[in-house]
Amino acid sequence: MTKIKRTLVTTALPYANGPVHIGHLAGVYVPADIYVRYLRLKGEDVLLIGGSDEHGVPITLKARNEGITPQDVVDKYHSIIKQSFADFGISFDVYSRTSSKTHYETASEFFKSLYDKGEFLEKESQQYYDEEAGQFLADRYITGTCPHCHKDGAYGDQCESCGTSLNATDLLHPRSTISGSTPVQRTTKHWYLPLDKHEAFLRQWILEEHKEWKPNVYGQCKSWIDLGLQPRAVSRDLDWGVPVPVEGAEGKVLYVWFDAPIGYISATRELTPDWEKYWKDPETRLLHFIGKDNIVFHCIVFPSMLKAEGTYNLPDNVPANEFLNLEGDKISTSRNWAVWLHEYLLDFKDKQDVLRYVLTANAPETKDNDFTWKDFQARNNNELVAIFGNFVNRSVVLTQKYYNGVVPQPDELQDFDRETLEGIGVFAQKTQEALDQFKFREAVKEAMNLARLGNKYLADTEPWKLIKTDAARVETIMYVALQITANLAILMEPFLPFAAEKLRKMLNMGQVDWKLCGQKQVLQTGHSIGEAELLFQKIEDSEIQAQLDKLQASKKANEAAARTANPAKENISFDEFSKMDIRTGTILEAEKVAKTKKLLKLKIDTGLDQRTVVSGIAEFFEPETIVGRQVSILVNLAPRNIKGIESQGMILMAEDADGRLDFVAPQSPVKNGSEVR
Ligand code: B3M
Ligand code: ZN
Repeated sequence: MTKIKRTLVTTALPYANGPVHIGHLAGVYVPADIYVRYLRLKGEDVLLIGGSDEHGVPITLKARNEGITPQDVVDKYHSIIKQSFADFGISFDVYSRTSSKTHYETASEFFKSLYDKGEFLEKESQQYYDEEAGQFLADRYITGTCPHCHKDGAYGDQCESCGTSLNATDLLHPRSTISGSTPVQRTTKHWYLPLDKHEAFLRQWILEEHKEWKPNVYGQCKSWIDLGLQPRAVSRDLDWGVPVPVEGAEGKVLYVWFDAPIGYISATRELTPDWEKYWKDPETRLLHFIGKDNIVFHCIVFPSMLKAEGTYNLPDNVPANEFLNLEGDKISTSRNWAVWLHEYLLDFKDKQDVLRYVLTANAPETKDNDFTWKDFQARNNNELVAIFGNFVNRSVVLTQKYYNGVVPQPDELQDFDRETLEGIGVFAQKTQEALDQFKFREAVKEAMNLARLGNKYLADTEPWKLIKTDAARVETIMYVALQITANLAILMEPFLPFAAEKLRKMLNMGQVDWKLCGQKQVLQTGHSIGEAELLFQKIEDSEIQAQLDKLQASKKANEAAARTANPAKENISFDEFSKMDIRTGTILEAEKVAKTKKLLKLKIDTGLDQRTVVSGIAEFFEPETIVGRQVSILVNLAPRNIKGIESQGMILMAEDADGRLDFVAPQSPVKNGSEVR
């Protein structure tokens, strides 16, 4: 077994086509940062690698939609993302980007080395080509009718309505999203990584040699391998990306998922001339921190590339997290259903640690998990403020008050003191063991248990009462409390770097070392500490309500957008339309339907008869204001029982972008029963 001398930690490169949100932090960046801070505290040689993923069709689509270049898009979001990570203390040794010169060189060289070794298959295939725009069309540039659900607006790779994954050639009535014209099929050549050729290696390397990987990761790899691996395209007909460095490949670029992982290597090259020590020396351990949607690329595709190239290490572990949901719904950039990091800091200034803490305590480590603002508030108020902050504040304030900030000489230790001091080592050890297994939820819980131990110790011994009668006893108590406090300043550093730094300053601790962690004596008698400063503040209900209101507004905007953005329904024939019998009518009576917010019971004179109709318009119209109004009514709709009332027909209403309803009715009074057609 090779002795590991250093660790290289990579983090998924976020696409530079939007800001980052709490799902990114929870899934990838906070766990990676915790782990790297922990290794640094232990004095280990470790690098944390990050960067922006700046290629791929979504970026070119966004550029096209905004009338700017892909470079403009990635320049904007690369800096926003980089700033957000810095603001949250994600302590990258380098945060690079895949539009960098070094990356283009590194990715080209990598492709060329595989190409020259004959590692790729070359295949011609039929691809849609837009003759007006003069370019081949990637899947997302082709839209049409889904052959399964017959809804329009399906893309070349997937139908958004029924979710079916498609091949572009499956689409009915395909159209180019660039020029709107009907694309033609043209022959194009691409290079493929024959994953099937690497199946035996992957089966051995993962399924036999890495049974220790997290079950969610190991399981996904196993099902991919068992399903049978197919050759995977590593090039695309696009004008944005790393050009394919082969004769006759004009207009072709490396597929984004081929070049992006190589971005880890290029970033390391930018960081240190020793980069090969971190990528090729067997005494280096390689870890990839990613979200579950990237497992196949980091456990199957990239390792096959590295293996084929032949000089690189393979990842030792890929501790991928599952997804974080928000208030019970999937986080979504397009639906603005997210807590954006840059916005969080505007609303919760200097509260990065609170979010780091909550996202760690609630991390989706083995299954998807839900972030709620109520839980965020509860963990801040009941744990960070009431336990950790309260204990530390008491320790420092009482030391200042009784001893002018000087660590006292303990008197005779009692059993309770000895047990409590023993507890320091217990929780430090448990925290370390959890960290070593990438179990960050468990690790932060054990670290917080040390704060609980301290809080309970002071609450049980009540030095503020004893000080009048047994000063010697209080010296012991405060001495013990300060050792716990100092341990927290070390133990919490990986999780809550901002609070830990503040605490170390309060205690005049200078640089810390993990070796001190768990020790019964970290602060010597006679050491002077500083003034108390609150580490955490209570979060009020109003602050939480403001966040919930923000999400509610997003929801409403999405609903409105969905209404307006709804593409026209499938065409119908005139015969189909003429089956509907729509008449003008007049509302004779109107009343609210009991126990409902939206329903009115109407009596309508249809010119043919008088009938009851239940209509969902109560939020927009008071019953007494609509009696006498003319309406259009679909009279041959099969009767339906709504809340116990038989509704015979449907009033036609127009619903605008904001969801407001109004009647569809003749401009001036016409005879009831007049046919609408
Ligand atoms: N750009 C981000 C994602 O799938 C993708 C990761 C690349 S890591 C090399 O969310
Ligand atoms: Zn469909």
